[in-house]
Amino acid sequence: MPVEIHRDTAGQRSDYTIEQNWDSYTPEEHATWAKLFERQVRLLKDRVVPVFMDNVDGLAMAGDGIPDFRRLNDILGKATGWSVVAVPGLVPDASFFEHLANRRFPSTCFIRTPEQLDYLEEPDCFHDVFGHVPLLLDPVFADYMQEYGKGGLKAEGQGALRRLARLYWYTVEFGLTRTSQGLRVYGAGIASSTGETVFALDDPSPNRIAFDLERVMRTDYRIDDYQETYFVIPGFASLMRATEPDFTPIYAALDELPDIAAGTVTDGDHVLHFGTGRYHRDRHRATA
Ligand code: HBI
Ligand code: FE
Repeated sequence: MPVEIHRDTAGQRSDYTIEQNWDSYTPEEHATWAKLFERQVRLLKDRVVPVFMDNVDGLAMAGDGIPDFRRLNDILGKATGWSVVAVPGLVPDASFFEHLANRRFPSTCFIRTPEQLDYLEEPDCFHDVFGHVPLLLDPVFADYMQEYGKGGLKAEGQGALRRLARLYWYTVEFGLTRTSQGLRVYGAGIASSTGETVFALDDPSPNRIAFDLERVMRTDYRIDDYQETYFVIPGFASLMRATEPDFTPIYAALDELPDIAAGTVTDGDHVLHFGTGRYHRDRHRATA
């Protein structure tokens, strides 16, 4: 089974890393990458933060096939000191944070099958490499990711992993940002998905709310469908400043407050777009 080669856990090290084995990708696997890449580049041109596409170019992430991590790492290492390490799939939180805290991004190296082109629940290398790696070339975002890893290691000992996971979800995975050219995508979960790119920016259904650290840390999220709410940052520098304080007293204060459901708008929110909620209402009715 050629598709399984890059999911092999043989030779897995204690930090869950494996070899990418770039030479063993099949032409079909490279073709799947090329198809996804061309489609996203075309769609994202006016929809993603400009620095994202600049960095796709800077990393020479062409559409001809799955990038060789060794080549990406030459460029990344020189620019921001980050590297991409290959892992077979989701790794335990502690190990994930340990990698990020040391400027290593754990990336899967298998790619989805042609039947899964539009949707798969677990991350594959298109999501991990195309979605996450371009912003690791941005100095401010690169620092944010490392701080997140350090914060994760600390939060684990404080029973606050849930709160920090929400921060990651609503920024690194599903964040939107304001730019002089309007609202743009920067989250990897959106940038690697054709359907969610259009939904997050243009659909009247989801809420779009100005980012607020404590608000985000109280908010549930969906892992099985498009988000009901997206949080909007003014820029990476502002995200960095908002997440600079010690979270210890914040975690304690938040434990006194109830969680907020994914689709709920609250009184204190700075609402940029009040969502109709129609998409999820219809989906729920269809599956009820
Ligand atoms: N492992 N490979 C991989 N990729 C992730 O994005 C990832 C993970 N393990 C844990 C994790 N994410 C999240 O649960 C943390 O952000 C909390
Ligand atoms: Fe991701």
